[in-house]
Amino acid sequence: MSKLYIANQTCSQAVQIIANELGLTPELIHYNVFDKSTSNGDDFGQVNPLGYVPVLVLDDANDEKLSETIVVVSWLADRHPGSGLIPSPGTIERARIDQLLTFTATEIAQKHIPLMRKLMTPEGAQWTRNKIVNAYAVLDQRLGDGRAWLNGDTFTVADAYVWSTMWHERSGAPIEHLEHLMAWKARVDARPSVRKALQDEADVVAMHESLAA
Ligand SMILES: N[C@@H](CCC(=O)N[C@@H](CS)C(=O)NCC(=O)O)C(=O)O
Repeated sequence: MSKLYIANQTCSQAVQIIANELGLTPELIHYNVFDKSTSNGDDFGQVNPLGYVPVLVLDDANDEKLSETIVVVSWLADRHPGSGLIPSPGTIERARIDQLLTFTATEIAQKHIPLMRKLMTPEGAQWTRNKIVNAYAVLDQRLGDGRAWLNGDTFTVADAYVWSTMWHERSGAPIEHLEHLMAWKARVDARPSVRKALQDEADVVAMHESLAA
């Protein structure tokens, strides 16, 4: 069985959601980003020397390790072309989804992190918050045509990734006024794959905490 390293309330939820949408059941291992421990005792430095999740360890002869959220969700979805979770490689529809995924990684996810960790000067924090709000506003506008999901009528990897980086409260970035985005978030919240991801995450985090107690 493959293994998926996750951290609490982070972008690894995107991989959990896509795995759940596909009916896949990787073993979940929790990585505590603060004390660097793992729920199964693995040395995470050996798993990913860069020290971040998600990492999917494939069930193959080489124990190949896939990191980078975009790569992991796209790879899983590409292996199930009938799922509708990602358009076929080489199509313009795929280019649009890749654009959205890259935008999410660079303009949203990685902009939140120094804010959440309170690493910025007040001026830097304000500049970054504005960038984040503008990025979410672009998504809100996109949803304004009545589409249910970011790419249209079908839930895709982009919905899973954007949802898993909705850290606006922790970053102090006000986006509650973006009504199309908030309605979309409620739709994602309600998906069984998402509810299961949250429950599974809470279970493995609790198990890890109980080991440390
Ligand atoms: N480039 C990576 C970055 C992933 C990342 O930033 N992961 C965060 C959680 S969302 C993490 O594990 N941070 C722990 C750390 O950097 O110490 C990706 O796109 O997947």
